[in-house]
Amino acid sequence: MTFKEFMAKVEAKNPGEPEFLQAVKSVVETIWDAYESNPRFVQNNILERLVEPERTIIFRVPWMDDNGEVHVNRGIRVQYNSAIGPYKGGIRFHPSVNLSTLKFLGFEQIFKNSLTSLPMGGGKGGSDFDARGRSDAEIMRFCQSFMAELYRHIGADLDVPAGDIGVGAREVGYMYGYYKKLRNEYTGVFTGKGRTWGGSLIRPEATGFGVVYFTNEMLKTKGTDFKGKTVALSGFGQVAWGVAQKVTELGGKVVTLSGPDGYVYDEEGLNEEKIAYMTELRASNNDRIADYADKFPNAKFFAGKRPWEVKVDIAIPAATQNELDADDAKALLANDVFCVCEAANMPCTAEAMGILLDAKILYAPGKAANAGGVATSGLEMTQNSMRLSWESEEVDEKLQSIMRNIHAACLEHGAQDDGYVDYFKGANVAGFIKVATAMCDQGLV
Ligand code: 2IT
Repeated sequence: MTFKEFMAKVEAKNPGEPEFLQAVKSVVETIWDAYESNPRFVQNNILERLVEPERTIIFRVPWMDDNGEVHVNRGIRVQYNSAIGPYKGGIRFHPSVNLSTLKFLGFEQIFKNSLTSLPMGGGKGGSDFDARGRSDAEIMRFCQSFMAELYRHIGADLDVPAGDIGVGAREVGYMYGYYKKLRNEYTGVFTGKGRTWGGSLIRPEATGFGVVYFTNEMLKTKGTDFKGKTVALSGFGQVAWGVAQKVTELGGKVVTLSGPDGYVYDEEGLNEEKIAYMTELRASNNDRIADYADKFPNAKFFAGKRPWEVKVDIAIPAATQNELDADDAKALLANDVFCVCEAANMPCTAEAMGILLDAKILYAPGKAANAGGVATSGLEMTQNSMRLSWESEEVDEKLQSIMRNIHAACLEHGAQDDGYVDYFKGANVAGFIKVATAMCDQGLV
């Protein structure tokens, strides 16, 4: 089978799923040689098996709002691949959630989790629930209804969800509490838990910190670091918050944040007070970054625009998928941005990614750079199993070491003849080989 024939088959089988097909195409393109050159992988038809989720659960989530009105959302959990460990991956609550989004995220998660070197398979779940303007009581009722079905499909050794967009410590708490009540057991079935009830220190910061540790490794290959560098950052959620903290600590200057309403440019750069305000913004449930410019009048708000037009050294997209397109990539290059590190999952469109790779600047995909989040979830699972809790220094040290190892794996599998490192290819090949080998070892299941 050729790559083209393979893709035609996947497209015919998964119509109307553009994000999923985008993720599959870009990954399989880069691992095709590693696949074809291994007779065992081909003999076991690993690629066709890999793109088909082991199991997908789709369910109704009915809930009542504060006025007594009944609403119905759709809940989904994609249990994608369990070759190297229990299914592991976040839960996303956002109106854009559908089967295509969750399949792309679950597919990416297989490779990401493999890269962490911890025993975690790939999964993802969520709902098209819109939390904007909802009260705390409404959010609790929704989480409980969601869990009233999902609880029978997950477990500490089976499938361990966590947060993602729209799901933070509050939502994890409501879902975990309900799971515990229904199952009558206290196990590490969720990660991202509150620190007094089984959560790991550093987990909230881990995705963002990991992105910055990874970027730092990339910068080192060019003999430089964050000191004095300006950074365009998008989003203002938990991931962007962690990135902002660590970049600032390392002497860089974060000058932008963004939301669905536009972006803010703060020439002075973020500081402790402004970073703390990001948490307040997130808790407000209204998804507006314009509020930042009201609070800090030196910042300028640009309605309906994205931060990739600002002249900076480094760009870190940390909002959502396909938030950086071909025109944005060209704008970044025109401004001499020399490093783009993905903190979100698949924030660059396929076209944008091609442009950045062709320009041979430092470019890293989310599945490598943002793997520190799920890696620290893996560390939370370990602590839960041992029934103890590590100090933050210990977790942070392990996180740094994991990010260095992922970077090394990307170099090993992504170095080109001319010396350029294709981190996208490196991450895909490194993540793939381990999972594919495990699948071969375990027979036709
Ligand atoms: O995209 C991701 O890696 C996450 N949302 C975190 C998943 C996890 O299980 O911690």
